[in-house]
Amino acid sequence: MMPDITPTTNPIDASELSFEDFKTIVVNDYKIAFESRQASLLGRKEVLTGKAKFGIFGDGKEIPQIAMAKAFKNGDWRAGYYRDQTFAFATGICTIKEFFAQLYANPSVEAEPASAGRQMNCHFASRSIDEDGNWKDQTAMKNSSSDIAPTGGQMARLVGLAYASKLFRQNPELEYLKNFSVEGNEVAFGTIGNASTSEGIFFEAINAAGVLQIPMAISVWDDGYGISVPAKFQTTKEDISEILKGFQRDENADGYEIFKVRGWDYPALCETYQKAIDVCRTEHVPVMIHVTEVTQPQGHSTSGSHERYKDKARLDWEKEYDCILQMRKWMIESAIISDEELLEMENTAKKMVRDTQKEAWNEFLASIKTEKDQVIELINNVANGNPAMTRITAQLASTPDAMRKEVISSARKALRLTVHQLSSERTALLQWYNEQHELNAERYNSKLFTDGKESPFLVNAVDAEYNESSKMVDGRELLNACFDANFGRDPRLVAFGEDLGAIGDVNQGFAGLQAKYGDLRITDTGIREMTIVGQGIGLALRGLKPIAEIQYLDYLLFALNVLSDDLASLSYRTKAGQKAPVIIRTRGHRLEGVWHSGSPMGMILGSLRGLHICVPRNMTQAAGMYNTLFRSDEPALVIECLNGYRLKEKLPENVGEYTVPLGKAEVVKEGTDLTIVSYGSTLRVVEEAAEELAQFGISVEIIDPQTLLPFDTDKLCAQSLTKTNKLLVVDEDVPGGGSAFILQQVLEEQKGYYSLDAQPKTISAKAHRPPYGSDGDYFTKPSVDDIVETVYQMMHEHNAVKFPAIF
Ligand SMILES: Cc1ncc(C[n+]2csc(CCOP(=O)(O)OP(=O)(O)O)c2C)c(N)n1
Ligand SMILES: [Mg+2]
Repeated sequence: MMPDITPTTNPIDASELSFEDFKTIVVNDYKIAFESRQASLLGRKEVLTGKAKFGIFGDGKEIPQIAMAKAFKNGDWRAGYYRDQTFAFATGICTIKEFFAQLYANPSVEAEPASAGRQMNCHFASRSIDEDGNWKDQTAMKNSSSDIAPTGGQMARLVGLAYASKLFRQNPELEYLKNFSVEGNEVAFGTIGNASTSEGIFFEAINAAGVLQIPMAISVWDDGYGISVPAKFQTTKEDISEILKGFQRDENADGYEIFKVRGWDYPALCETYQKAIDVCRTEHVPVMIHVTEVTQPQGHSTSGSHERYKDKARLDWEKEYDCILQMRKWMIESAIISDEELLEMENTAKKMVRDTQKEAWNEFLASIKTEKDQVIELINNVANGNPAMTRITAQLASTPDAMRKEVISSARKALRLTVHQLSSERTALLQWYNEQHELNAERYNSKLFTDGKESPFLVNAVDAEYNESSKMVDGRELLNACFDANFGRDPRLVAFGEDLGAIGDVNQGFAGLQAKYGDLRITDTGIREMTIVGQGIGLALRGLKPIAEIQYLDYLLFALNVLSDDLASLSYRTKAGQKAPVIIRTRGHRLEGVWHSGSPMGMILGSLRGLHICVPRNMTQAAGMYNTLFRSDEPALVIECLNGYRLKEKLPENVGEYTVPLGKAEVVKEGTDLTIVSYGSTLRVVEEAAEELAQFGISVEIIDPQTLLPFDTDKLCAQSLTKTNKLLVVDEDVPGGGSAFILQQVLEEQKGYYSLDAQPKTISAKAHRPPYGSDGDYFTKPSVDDIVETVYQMMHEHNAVKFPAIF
C-alpha cells in the first residue's frame, strides 16, 4: 500500500523561524502545490480516456490556496467551490487518493468520504457526524461544508457558518457546547469564482455579513473569466473589490476589510492571508481577499478547450504567470532551493501522484470485479447452452473495466431470458441479484435523511393534556407558549427572520420572547430570504437549532434555490456525513390577493425531498409538530395557516411537551359514504361542507395527513377507502399540484385504487393566483359550495334516484 499522506501546510512566523525551518515549510508548500497540479493534469487525462465522466480542477489556483490553508485552523469552516483542491490537500480535508476516488465515483464512504461517489469531482466535505448521526468534535477538525455545483450557492450557508461564531462568542449560555466552538474564534472561509460574484446570492450574502459583523473571510479567485465569458460581461468596472469599496470599514462605521493580492505572488499571498484572517478572527470583522491575476492552465473543465475563447496574448500571459512557475522562480532567485533539487522533488511527486491514481482506480474496480466474476459464474450455471445467455457473459467477460451498471444489467437480462426456467441455478442467480439490489440501494439511494439516533421518528409520542381549567386562546398565543417553553428548555434554539425580533413576527407568535431571551436568540433580519435560510444551514451545521422564518409562503420562492440545492440535498449528497436540522417556519394558504394566498405545494413537494413537509390544520397541531422537530435532528418546513392565528383553540397544559408525530394522518371526522383527504386551511372548509352534506344524508370521512412528506405512513387513507370506496382530494394548490401527489400516494403507493367504485376526484384552486378580495378568493380557491356540490355529484353518479341532479 502506498502511504496516502499529503503533508499539510504550516504557518510561517518569520520571527521564530530559522532559515532551515523556513525553507522546509516553503518547499513543502511548493510540493503540495506541485502535486495538486499533477493531480489536475492526470485527472483530465482520466476523463479524456473515458475512465471518469467529467472533470473540473483547481489548476492555476494552487498558490493562493496554500496561503489560505496556512491561516485555516482546527474548528474553522469552509464553504467553497470546485476550484479548491489545493486548499483541500493542504489542510488534509481531502487526500489525493480520495480526490481520484471521487473522480471515479467510488461509492464507498471509506474511499470517498466527501460524498461516497455521489458528487462530481472536486466537491469537498468533511464528515461532521458519525454513523449514528452523533456530532464529532468539530473543534479538533478542519471543517468543510459540502460543496454544491450551482455557482455562488455556497454564499448563503457561509453567512450562517460565520454567524455561529458570533453566537458562540456572545452568548455565554452556549459555552457548554465544547465540540463546536472555542469562544467563537472560528473563521468561516468562503471561496467563489470572479464570475459567480455576479449572482444575486453573492451580493445578498456580502451585505448580510457586513450588517451582522461576523468572521467571514471570502476569497475571490479571479481568472478574468466565467467559462468563456470575460469580466467585461460579468462585473461593473471588471473589478469586484473596486466596486465593493463602499463596504470598507472606517472610523465612523463598521464594514469589511478588503484586500487585493496577485495570485502568483507567494510571499504577498501568505502575508495578506495572515493579516486578513487575524482581523477576521480576533475582531469578528468580515474580510474579502480579492485574488487577481489567477490562471486556468487546462481551461474551465473537461467539456471544452479555452483556446476557443482566450486570445494568444492571454494564453501566453497565463503560461508565464502560472502561479507554480512563479513560485518556483521566486524560490530559486531567493536561493531557497536549487533547480536540481526541485527537479528531483518534482519527479518524485509526479510518480507519487501517478501511483496514487492507479491505486484509487484499482480499488474502485476491485469490488465491481468481484461482482462481475460472481455474476458470470452464476449466469453460466443457468445458461445450459442457451446462446443468448452465453452471449451475455461473453460480452461482460470481454469488458475489462465493466461498471456496476453492466454487471447488474447482465443479471437482470439473464433473469428475464430464463423467466420460465425453474432451477436451483436460476434461484441462486435471483438470490444474488436480490442481495445486490439491497446493497446498491444502500450505495446509490440511501440517506435522504440522517436516520440517526435523533430521528424525528424516534421522538417519544406525548399526547396533549387538557383539564377543566384549560383556557381557550388565540392560535398565535398557543404557538407563543410553545416557543416560550422550548426556548426555556434548550439554549441551542434560535429564531430569526423579518420582523421576528422586536415585534415577535407579523402574527405575534414570538411576541415578548426577545425581551425574555435576548436579541441573540430571537432576532430581526434584513429582507433576504436566501441568506435567512443560509443562516439557518450554517448554524445547524455547527450544532445549533435554528428556526429560520420566511415571512410568507409566497416568498419561499426567493429562498427555494438554497432550500432545494443545499438544505434538502445535504444528507443525501454527503451520504449522511453532515446534517443541518434547520426548521423553516412560514405561513401560507388562503388569505388575500395574488400574493399572501399561495399554496404552492406541488413546487415544494417536487423540490424539497430531504425535508419533512408539515402542513398543520391549526396551531395545536403546529405546536405539536414543533415539539417533535425541536427534539430531533432533521430539517423540516412547517407551513402554518395564515388565517388561523386569531381563531380560538384550547391551550394544552403541556404545550411545550406534547408531540405530533410526522407521517401520522388523523381521521378528523368518521363517515361511511366518501373519503375526503385534505390539509391546512382547506380542512376547515371541508369540515363545514361535511355538515351541509350530512343534511343530504351523505356521510363523509375526513382525513388530515398532517404532513405531506412523509405521507400517511399507516395508510389510513386506503383503509378508509375500503369502507367508502370513493375518494376526493381537496387542497388549494393549482390543479395537478399537491392533489396529484396525494392521489399518487393513496392510489399507487397505498394501493387505494383497489377499493374504488367511482372515479377519484380532486378539487384544487384555479390555475391562476387568486385576485384580491373575498370574491377573488371565492371564485379561485375551493369553497364550501364547490365541495358540497362535487361530493353530491359523486353520490348522484352512484345513486341518481336518491341524489337527483342539482343542476
Ligand atoms: C447557478 C449556475 N449557473 C450556471 C452554472 C454553470 N457554470 C458552472 S461554472 C461556471 C462559471 C463560473 O465562473 P467563475 O465563478 O469565474 O469560476 P471559475 O470556474 O472561473 O473558477 C458556470 C457558468 C452553474 N454551475 N450554476
Ligand atoms: Mg473565473
